[in-house]
Amino acid sequence: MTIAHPGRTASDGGPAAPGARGEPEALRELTDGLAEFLMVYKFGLDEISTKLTILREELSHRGTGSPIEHVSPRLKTPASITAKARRIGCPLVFDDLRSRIRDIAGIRVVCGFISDVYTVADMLTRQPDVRLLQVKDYVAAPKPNGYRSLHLIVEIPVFLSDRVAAVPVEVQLRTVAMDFWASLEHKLSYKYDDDIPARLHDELTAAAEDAMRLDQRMELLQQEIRGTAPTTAGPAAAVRPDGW
Ligand code: 0O2
Repeated sequence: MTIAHPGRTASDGGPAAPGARGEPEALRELTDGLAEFLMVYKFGLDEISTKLTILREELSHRGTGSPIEHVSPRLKTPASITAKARRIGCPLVFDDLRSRIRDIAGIRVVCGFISDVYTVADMLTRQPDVRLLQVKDYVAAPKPNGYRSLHLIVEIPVFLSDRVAAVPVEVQLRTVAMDFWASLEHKLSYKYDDDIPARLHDELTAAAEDAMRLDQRMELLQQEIRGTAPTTAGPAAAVRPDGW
């Protein structure tokens, strides 16, 4: 991977020419730079993971059941960062990658019910050290292929020895049914190199609609169990916080 050292700009022309300081030294600088670059994202991910673990454990402890089924953090690999940078025309320079790619740290939060997705998003983004940068609500407005999830980009401060880094983290919140669908779709997209045959594509879209209906039925059952009145607008509309 040919990512320039932190602090250097595109006009520097990237890594030093081999031979100037010796190839091993230049390579070591590059590797150290990359490790340092990714480390800060790992810390951001740790901070958000801890917040979600606290919410999960505290809500379980209350005896009402936790809205969070499971959480899976992931750091983009250097290969995946490079591929995305090429796709969006971003120079392979740390400063540019930092400002233009905001899902280097990502965390998926799988919840039981549609309302839980919004409850957890609200609990997380209301915390004073969490800054909400972006919301993409694919639950309210699914992608044409049927993909549904609530995507947030949040920024969290990470306290390092000599500075505070504001680290963006992508949080993807979805129900078990949405997750089930997305993981199969991801496998098929990978297998067919993003060119899923039309019949399978149609089947997947129909399956996404089934998953949505299942989520809505489960939401209504859950509301009945909890004794909260269902609304005629449908569960998804009933659970979205104002302004989203
Ligand atoms: P990975 O390996 O999960 O990181 P942007 O990130 O804003 O530049 P985009 O596509 O507008 O690009 O972002 P969006 O829509 O917020 O989606 C980003 C992530 O959501 C993807 O990350 C996937 O994880 C997931 N996602 C989005 N659409 C789909 C979909 O149709 N199917 C599935 N299975 N997942 C989806 P990456 O970087 O593609 O992959």
